[in-house]
Amino acid sequence: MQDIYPSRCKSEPEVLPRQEPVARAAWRESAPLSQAQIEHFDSQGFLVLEDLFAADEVVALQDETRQLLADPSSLDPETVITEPGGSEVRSIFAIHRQSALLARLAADERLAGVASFLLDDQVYLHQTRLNYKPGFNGKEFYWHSDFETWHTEDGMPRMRALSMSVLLAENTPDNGPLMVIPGSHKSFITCVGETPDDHYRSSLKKQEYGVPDQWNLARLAHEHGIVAPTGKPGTVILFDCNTMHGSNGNITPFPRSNAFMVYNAVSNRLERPYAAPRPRPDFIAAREVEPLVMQSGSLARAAQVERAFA
Ligand code: 6CS
Ligand code: FE
Repeated sequence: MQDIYPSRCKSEPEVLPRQEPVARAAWRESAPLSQAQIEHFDSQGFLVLEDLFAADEVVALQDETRQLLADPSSLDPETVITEPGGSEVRSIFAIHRQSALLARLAADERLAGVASFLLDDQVYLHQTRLNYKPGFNGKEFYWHSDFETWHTEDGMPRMRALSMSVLLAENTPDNGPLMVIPGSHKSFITCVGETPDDHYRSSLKKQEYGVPDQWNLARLAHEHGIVAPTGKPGTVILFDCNTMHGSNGNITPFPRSNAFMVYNAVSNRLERPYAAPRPRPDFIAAREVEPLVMQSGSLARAAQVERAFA
């Protein structure tokens, strides 16, 4: 497919227009979102959904993620990413393959059904991760567009993917919440600097390539402002694959943790990387397309059943 978003190939950054819609379906009676929510996502590039889950579901998710963090030895070691220069766990990738409950969360129609509606296609999981931003030592995630990485390093052809961050701890203004630049998803900021071999070995700790230039970041921030959605555990923050986002470090004693699911349209499956020596490993970017079968019902019940048969 022709590369309409060429990045990491020129000596100067460029601002290219987004050449495709954001919300790809119009409101209808059966839509899982209101007209206002669809419009907000389309124009702002993000949306916050509150109270999707019952209290006992949130507790079941917190228990599960606490156990995974407490005993990382049960996890595939290459999926466990530690903080730069430290041993604190920063992320656990491919979490839907290592936890039945988080696989069930990812397939829940309250999440996957919304993604499928907005992307107007069947969806599969491009990437999942648990993000922990430990108290005192949680480091930042510098500004970036996920799509810039998924396009150049994973070969994602079009902007037809979105992320959902399910908050598992209170995200406050102080403990390094996600920051987005509303409206930034409408233009593609190309990055300078060729992708190094095996870039993911460093980028998942601290991203150095695929980082937008300060002039364009400043321009976007001055034009659109910066929003840092906060919320109680169970809050869901959706954002478009090309929305500029980042998060500050966490020097408070209060950890910030979330479950992060990336839904890609089945019609947008990965091809060859557009600007990297070779594809990234499957635990970061799924190359097998397995359309999600929507699940419904209580996550707390699913956790109970899981424990009963474990
Ligand atoms: O490289 C990636 O795919 C991951 N890195 C960041 C900072 N956000 C998107 C994604 O989780
Ligand atoms: Fe990101």
